Amino acid sequence: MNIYRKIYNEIKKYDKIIITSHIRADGDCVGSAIALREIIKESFSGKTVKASYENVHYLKFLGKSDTILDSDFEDSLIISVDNAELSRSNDKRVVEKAKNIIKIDHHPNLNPFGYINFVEEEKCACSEMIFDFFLNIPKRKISMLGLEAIYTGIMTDSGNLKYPSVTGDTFKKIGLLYDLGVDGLKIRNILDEVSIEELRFKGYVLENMKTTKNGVLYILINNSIREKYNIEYDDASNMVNALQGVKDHPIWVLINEYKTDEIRCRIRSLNIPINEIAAKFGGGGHKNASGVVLKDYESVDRLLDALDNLLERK
Ligand SMILES: [Mn+2]
Repeated sequence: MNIYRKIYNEIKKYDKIIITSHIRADGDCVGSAIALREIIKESFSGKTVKASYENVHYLKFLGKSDTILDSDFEDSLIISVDNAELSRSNDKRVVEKAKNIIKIDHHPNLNPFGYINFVEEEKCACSEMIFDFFLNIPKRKISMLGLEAIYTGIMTDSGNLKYPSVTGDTFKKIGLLYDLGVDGLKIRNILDEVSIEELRFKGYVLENMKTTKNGVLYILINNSIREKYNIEYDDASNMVNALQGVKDHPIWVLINEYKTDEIRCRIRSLNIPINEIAAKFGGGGHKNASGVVLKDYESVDRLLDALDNLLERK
């Protein structure tokens, strides 16, 4: 039996289904959760299905998370989407409910916590896997909201179809979403919109970024800067992309002080793997996109030195 049929049969067995995602929500985990809810709602009759995720302002157009009551968990099937580690679930109650969990994810499967684990690391987005599920089940139906959620997940997790994980098949799926009526331009315009505060903050980042001897670009952000520019913590972190694509600067880092002893660094690179350095500093991630959390600025200096050495050897 193929995996789609297996999951389909499990959903059929339960009256109540709860879909959960990961903490610090992004477009893919929210998109996957909503899309799967819409598929189950439309294609299966008589199910109570709820999607749970953290509400983030730039995804407001997809609607707010459903409210999950304690009683909803009784005799329910939990489907976790886009989440590699059970401890990173957006709803901590699922940790006790682990026996009824199906895992659908595209991160390295170091913690196969589901009784069914559907994991495809090569997929650029979990939303792409949800779309595959939809395309492979009988009597399938989905709302326009579900299709828009899939589009949002794929676009946000692939850097607008620019990351190496994007394949011809990803483009075909985007084409199919258009054929099914998704207005991609409308959604991209919403996703690309910035506030005037974000634009001013971007100005700060570009004005104040520094470079190491061999060309690691970096910017330091702390609470007083975020307050001055009236910018949320996560929006500040996302500004790492502002340092991308600079000639002779293939590694760039955004250092965002969360607390004085919790300094979160986002490291990005072009063609130079940085995840081993990230791992040495207790972090991790993908080859060209990793993160570490450091305790003090001496460690930040050591991190920048280590990254700088990568460029020296080239
Ligand atoms: Mn994802």
